[in-house]
Amino acid sequence: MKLNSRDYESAGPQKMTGPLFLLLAIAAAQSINASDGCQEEVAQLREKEKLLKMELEKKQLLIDRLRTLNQPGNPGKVSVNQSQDTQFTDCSQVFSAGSRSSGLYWIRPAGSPAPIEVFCDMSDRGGWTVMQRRIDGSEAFNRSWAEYKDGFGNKEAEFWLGNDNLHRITSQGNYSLRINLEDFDGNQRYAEYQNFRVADEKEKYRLTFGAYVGTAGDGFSGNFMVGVSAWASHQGIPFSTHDQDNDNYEQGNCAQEDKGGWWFNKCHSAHLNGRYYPKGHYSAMTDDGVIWYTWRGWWYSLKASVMKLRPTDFRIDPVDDSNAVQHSPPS
Ligand SMILES: [Ca+2]
Repeated sequence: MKLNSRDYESAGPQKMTGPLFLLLAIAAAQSINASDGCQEEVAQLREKEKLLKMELEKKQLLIDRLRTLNQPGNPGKVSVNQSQDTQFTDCSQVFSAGSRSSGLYWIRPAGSPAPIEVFCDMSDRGGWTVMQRRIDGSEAFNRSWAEYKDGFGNKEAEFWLGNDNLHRITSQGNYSLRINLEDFDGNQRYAEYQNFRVADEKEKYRLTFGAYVGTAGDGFSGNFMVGVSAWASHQGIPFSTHDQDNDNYEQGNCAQEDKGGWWFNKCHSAHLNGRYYPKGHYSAMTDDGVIWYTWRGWWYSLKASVMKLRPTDFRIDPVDDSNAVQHSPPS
């Protein structure tokens, strides 16, 4: 809590200004020689301060080190330097150029007015451009149209890459979307869609996707039950936020009720930008959690979600697959 001068004055018994009151108090304390206890306390506090400063310095060093490590092949060089001459249009090209560590890289998708910094995920055979991540609820996802358009959050933690970026990346060719999900018991599932595409802003960032493979169920198609896809499917559906209602729910606004921007129909069978619940099972007025219906239903909010993109025809030379080499059992 911060005390301002008004609080300070009203807290005292008399109307005495702050500094004057302090000076008098110090003088009084000195004159009656009652400062021994105070001095001891001050010494202890100084010692504590010293320890905290050391702790802070250690943390800062660690942060600096992690930042350096996240510039693979470029240690000590700030990432801005890479941005000026990047030829990569997505993380699959970063991977193909030899970078094998997950982290922040600069890319410039076709049509992009400037290079953008993205998190490249080099797991799952590498080359993924991450477009969304939920891991701990540290970032608010109940955001405006403008925020979803440009993107928000921390790319090394929770974030949304931005609908304009999604449009530009997925317009470069056929992209696969891979969704990795985790519940609070540590179970992991995935869903993968070919031909994932996000239209431009004029088309309200309409979503289209192709064939599904995976273990989490086809949450996007809304075909988990006969007759529900009319309201549950996300195919061909425009994006909505609390301040821009493009959904098929005539009586209300799905984004407002379900607390996040998404491709809402009436309203959803998957909503990975929902409200973060720290325990999984939840009860609420509406199904506003982080949801993948075909795995854990509407009333279980997932612990983690990662959505990432890679060209569908991406192939890696097996000789070049450092992950495969690392994971092969010892002979
Ligand atoms: Ca509506």
